[in-house]
Amino acid sequence: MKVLLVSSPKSVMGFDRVTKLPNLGLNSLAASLKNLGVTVKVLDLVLVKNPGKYLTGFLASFNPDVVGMSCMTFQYPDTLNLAKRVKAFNPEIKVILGGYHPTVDAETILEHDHPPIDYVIRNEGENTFPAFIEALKKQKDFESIPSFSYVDNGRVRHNPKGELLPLQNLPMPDRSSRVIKDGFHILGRKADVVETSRGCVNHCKFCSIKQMYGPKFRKYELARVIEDIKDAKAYSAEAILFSDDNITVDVRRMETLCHAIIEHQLNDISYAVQTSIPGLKKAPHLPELMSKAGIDICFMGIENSVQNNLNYLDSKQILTMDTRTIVQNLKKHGITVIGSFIIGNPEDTREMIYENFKFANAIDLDIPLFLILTPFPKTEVREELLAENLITNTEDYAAYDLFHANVRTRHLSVEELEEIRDDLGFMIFKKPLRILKLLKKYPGYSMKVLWEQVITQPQEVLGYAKGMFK
Ligand code: B12
Repeated sequence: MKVLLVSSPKSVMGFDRVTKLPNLGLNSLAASLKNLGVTVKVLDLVLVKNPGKYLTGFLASFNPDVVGMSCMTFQYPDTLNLAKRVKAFNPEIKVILGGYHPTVDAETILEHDHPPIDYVIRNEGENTFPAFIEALKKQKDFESIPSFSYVDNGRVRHNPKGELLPLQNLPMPDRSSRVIKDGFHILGRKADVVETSRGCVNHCKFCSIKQMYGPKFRKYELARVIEDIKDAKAYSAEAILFSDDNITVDVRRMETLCHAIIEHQLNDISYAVQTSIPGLKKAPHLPELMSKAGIDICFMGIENSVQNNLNYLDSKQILTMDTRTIVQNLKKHGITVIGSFIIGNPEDTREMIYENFKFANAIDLDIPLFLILTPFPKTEVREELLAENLITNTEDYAAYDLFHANVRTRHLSVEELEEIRDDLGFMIFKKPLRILKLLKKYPGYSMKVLWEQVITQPQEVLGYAKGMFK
């Protein structure tokens, strides 16, 4: 049997100019099929110019029996079109979906989009997917497969959710299964993804993590993490994103991980991490150690500078001026600090949103990101916003990318929210020092992106340049 695993080509906000990353989830699934005697290939379509055409061409050369597709919510409409292409190529090919969006919206997918979608796997797939392939091979029925959704005589069935997986039993991700091995990058450096844990202990009501992993935080043995880093380096990674949602949940462990990277001389490449302020607040010595381990990008979800909004979002952030100290400490050790804020909360006024901008400047973030509150399926925030009739787009998931406004606030319309978003995007460039620092840190790559911008969007670049010096 031949299995093709496909990750979505869709990217938002020019993310693909900043980074293109392999889909670690699919590499982990490929490894879980290893002992079943099936041939499995992983295709990262983010690396190809014309994904649809490329996919059809690859189907003709590989001729798979099963095509598995992974997607986030904003990527779903495009993934659906790719699934239609698979069925147009050969209606016998089984199409199965997994990942964040299928996990939170399996019902709608099979009620509305079957065919081309035949099956959905919810949550983690390393046990469920091999069980599905075995059942398919032996023509056994599917009712005993956990977290599996399918259509049986016209009726959509959702098998009960399976247990969270013991990470120590999971095989290392299979990077050899990648069809395209070159082209992954973070700011121009060859890149890969490694996970050291799964899950998050926080309860932010806008986040989809809970639907995937529940409120549990599970850790891999650090020896395995070191082996995984070595494997990624063997595939020529010069930069690694740790996909952990909050790698500072356990600061002691983070210290041990940094020491292990240094001891194994794996600090000759760079790392990007996602952290939280409460974690870093507990360990003021950590940034120096992180820098020694090669960590040079730190992403933190600050969420909001207005305490009422933080309470509304159930975010555990405690925002005081020592956030500035934490950011300064990271920057002092050469770490680029990206901080994201969520705007478009029900109580948000124009003034409250600009408060976040002032705060982002006051704590001197290298890159502030202003993302619009997005009512992802199955999140508490969706239920609450629906009840208050504050969601303006409930179904067109292509816009669920945190860039477009799918909500209004009690004081601002969708149009006003998007106008403010654009203005903030513009205002970020009003700090020439901020831009010059990034240009200095990533000279080659920044010039390449800038040049591409000048060629493709000269007016926009002119607008930013004028704005910078007004
Ligand atoms: C790494 C990451 C990124 C990276 C790269 C992602 C990429 N490869 O393109 C970067 C930083 C670029 C990124 C950006 C964004 N991200 Co992001 N990201 C993640 C993160 C932290 C890790 C994903 C990962 O590798 N997990 C580890 C692997 C092993 O797990 P997995 O992917 O879930 O796969 C497992 C299961 O889902 C399942 N599975 C997955 N696919 C399939 C397919 C089949 C066929 C089967 C059977 C099973 C299956 O089995 C796998 C193994 O168990 C997740 C949160 C998280 N921890 O998962 C958020 C997350 C996926 N991102 C999210 C979002 C919204 C975004 C942005 C849109 C945000 C923004 N606007 O800034 C952007 C869009 C980027 C773009 N492509 O344009 C949301 C998605 C929510 C949703 N409902 O869609 C998440 C869940 C974060 C959150 N807190 O809500 N992201």
